[in-house]
Amino acid sequence: MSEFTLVIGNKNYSSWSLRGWLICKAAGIEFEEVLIRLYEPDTKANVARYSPSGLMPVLVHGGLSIWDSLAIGEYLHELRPAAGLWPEAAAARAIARSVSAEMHAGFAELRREMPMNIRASFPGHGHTPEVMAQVQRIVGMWLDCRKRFAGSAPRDDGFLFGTFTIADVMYAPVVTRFRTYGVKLDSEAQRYCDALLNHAAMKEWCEEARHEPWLVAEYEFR
Ligand SMILES: N[C@@H](CCC(=O)N[C@@H](CS)C(=O)NCC(=O)O)C(=O)O
Repeated sequence: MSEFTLVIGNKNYSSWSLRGWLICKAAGIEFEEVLIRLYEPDTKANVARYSPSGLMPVLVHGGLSIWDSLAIGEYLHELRPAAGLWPEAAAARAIARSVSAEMHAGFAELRREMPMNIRASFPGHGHTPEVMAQVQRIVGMWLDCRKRFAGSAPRDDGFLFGTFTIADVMYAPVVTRFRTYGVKLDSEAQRYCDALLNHAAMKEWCEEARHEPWLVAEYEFR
């Protein structure tokens, strides 16, 4: 039995679960997965067994339940400092936390109009002026991070701060949304999306999402 348990929702639809799961993978911990299907009559009762907020992901470690993706990231960063979950340099780390917090607390229109649906393709759906303004802000932030920090990082693997960090994890669901909803990007931003989509753990999650049999009708825009 693993020391850690991660409680998540459907892999195809649960964007916050994807974040929690990628953080656990990046931290290099062994963990057991408990998947609770979203939008079922017993979802709330099942989640309540693990999560005081009623939301997933939840990381259970010993007697502790950590019920928020960023809090899971901070906890594992403290437990596994060598995993590099945040950039090493203080300035890079401060900006990585800023871009992560901006995602965690913002971009409501994008999240509402373009819900994560990894296996689907709905090009053009949700391209409202408000959403496209948020896309511009996100892409601007990505390019700024790459320009200021990736080159001076100990290694540049194509991610925002060179190596894969929590900041990339925060934008991983956004990258799948851009693919699902056919958001056109310039070549540099597309290269960043490709780096994320080709990350081994990301590929593993997306593959499993594609094979899930469950459909949530309100996120299938046909
Ligand atoms: N801020 C939270 C957001 C978590 C969240 O909204 N989770 C959704 C799934 S993506 C959820 O658990 N929904 C369950 C429900 O609404 O019953 C985090 O970062 O973990």
